Amino acid sequence: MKDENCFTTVEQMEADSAKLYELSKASGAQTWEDRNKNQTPHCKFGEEGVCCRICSMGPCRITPKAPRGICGADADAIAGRNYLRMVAGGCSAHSDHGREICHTLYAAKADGYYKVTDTVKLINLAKEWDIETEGRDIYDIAHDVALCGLNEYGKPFGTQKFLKRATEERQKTWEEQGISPRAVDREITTAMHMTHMGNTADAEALVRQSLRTGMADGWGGSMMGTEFTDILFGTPSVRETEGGLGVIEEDMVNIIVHGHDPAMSEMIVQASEHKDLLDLARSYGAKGINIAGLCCTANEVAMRHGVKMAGNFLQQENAILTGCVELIAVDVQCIFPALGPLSECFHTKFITTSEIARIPGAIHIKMEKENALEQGRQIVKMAVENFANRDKNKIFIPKTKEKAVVGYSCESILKQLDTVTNSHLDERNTYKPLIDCVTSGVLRGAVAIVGCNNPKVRPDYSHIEIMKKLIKNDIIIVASGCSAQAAAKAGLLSKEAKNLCGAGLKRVCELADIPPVLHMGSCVDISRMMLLATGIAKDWGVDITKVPVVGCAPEWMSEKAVSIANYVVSTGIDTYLGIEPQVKGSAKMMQLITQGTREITGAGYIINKDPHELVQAMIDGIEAKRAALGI
Ligand code: BF8
Ligand code: SF4
Repeated sequence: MKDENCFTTVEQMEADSAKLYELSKASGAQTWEDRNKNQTPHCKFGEEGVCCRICSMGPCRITPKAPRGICGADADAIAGRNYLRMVAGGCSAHSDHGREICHTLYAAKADGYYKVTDTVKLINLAKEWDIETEGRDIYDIAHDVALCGLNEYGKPFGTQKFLKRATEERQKTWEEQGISPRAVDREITTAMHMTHMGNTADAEALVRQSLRTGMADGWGGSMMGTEFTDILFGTPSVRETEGGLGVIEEDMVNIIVHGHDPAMSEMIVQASEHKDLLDLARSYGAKGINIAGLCCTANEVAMRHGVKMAGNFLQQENAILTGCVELIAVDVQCIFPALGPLSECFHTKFITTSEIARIPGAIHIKMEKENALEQGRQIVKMAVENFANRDKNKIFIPKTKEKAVVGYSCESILKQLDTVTNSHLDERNTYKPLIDCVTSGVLRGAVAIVGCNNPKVRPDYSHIEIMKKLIKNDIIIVASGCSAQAAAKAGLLSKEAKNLCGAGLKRVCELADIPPVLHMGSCVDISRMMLLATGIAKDWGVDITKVPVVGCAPEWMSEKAVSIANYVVSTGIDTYLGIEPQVKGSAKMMQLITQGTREITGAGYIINKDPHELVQAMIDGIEAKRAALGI
């Protein structure tokens, strides 16, 4: 039996990184550690959100002596505008990704490289959107669904179609509070318009638009991203893989896929299985072709193909430092521009594939839908031909890796729950077995842990410490994004992790044959978590705000994370943050995001930089919700 001392610790991961940095100095490599030192301490005005450079009379910075900018904007207006602009940035990134996937579905053909894989999901969505399905060709339906989805980004009237999936209570709250999102582009544009010089200076109005813009992401663009990706590439199902830098193989051609939109990585994965390319790899002396992922692209291909996960955000440079990565291909978001100069210190080829992410030092191969598989083959061939160029003196692959079970879409979770309820037919395809565990106290509740890692705290430490404490306290976890990969690296996605759980959760893991941390996918897949929470609330018959479920982003860094936090709070779920939003220079904004939103949506942020205090606050929060329900 694997006991507590056999799981990979943060200390081991840090020792691996330290060794990689030390060895790579001779190659002239620089990493985020070096640059972080140069950037610390950070500008206090920026950190507190009270620097405004929205017009060229500024920049204006708020101090006790200068409490207003030239136009008269105060700290509340400036911090509020900066905050809303972060949400708009995050919503646009997720939603443009979602839109691109709609275009991919629109381009899908029976004899094309992109095909419909999950026809059931397509038909269900067509019916949900009142699109005719009877007797029609599947691709005609797919194109109509894609068009309808694309229309959600720019339609002149109405609100997001997916809002109807929410509980009656949520829909009513959103409507009454005026935060039901209209077209995705409209909300982003409104956010940019409101924050233009000479517009909204009222912090509460800015926070309300932050909620609405976040909703356009979570219940709009991101949800479409998830649905359309499932239709194209398959709804994730449970499968085994591995996580950690040790998944890079010295005797194989290693290709890293990195970013978010799986349209590129799917083609690379397919091409890597082509016999002629495998033969070519062997002819160069490699045993085969090894694809490994970074960031959310890793999550996408792990969930659908079991592709191994090399690591998360702050590990992207480490992969190259192993000296064994022939090629790193990136699509969009969370890609360090540092990969350009860094890959030049090694034999690694750095390939960009999207017009959204052009980076100096990269070879740019713009992915075209009609040509995608040929381009995937071209990229794989380039990697294979680069195998011989490795410098043997620069090779060091840390051995650290852990087993991981991934692929817990809502559909997989429901299926897994069915395995424990075969005698209760009325409980099939519902969350009732899970709810029974929570009401009886076998499980205390659930936490969705999401988001990035961040040098402002000890990277990965908060994720892992928080998860370990929660599972010890019989709280089940769903994870996504870089948080899920932190869990993978620490072995928390393996079934053996049940040995780290309290007695109740351990029993549930054994009965349902699941790990205590369920990998739900990438960051756009946090929309799956919203549907999971909605499903639980509906099957339970209580408001979502009352269910003992909370969200947590212990090490978040990106604008996308701020957008996510806004839709999670809008959905009625308290959100625990380990990094402070950059609004501290405005007491009013701090009050609004921690308390004020509770009047609007019934939920808010709880912020604490100490992971141990943060996790205790979460446990207390869950217990308080239980007490209020009388369970
Ligand atoms: O979208 S968790 S570092 S990879 S932003 Fe980026 Fe953050 Fe990772 Fe995925 Ni999400
Ligand atoms: Fe300064 Fe106002 Fe211009 Fe901002 S909008 S830079 S506070 S003058």
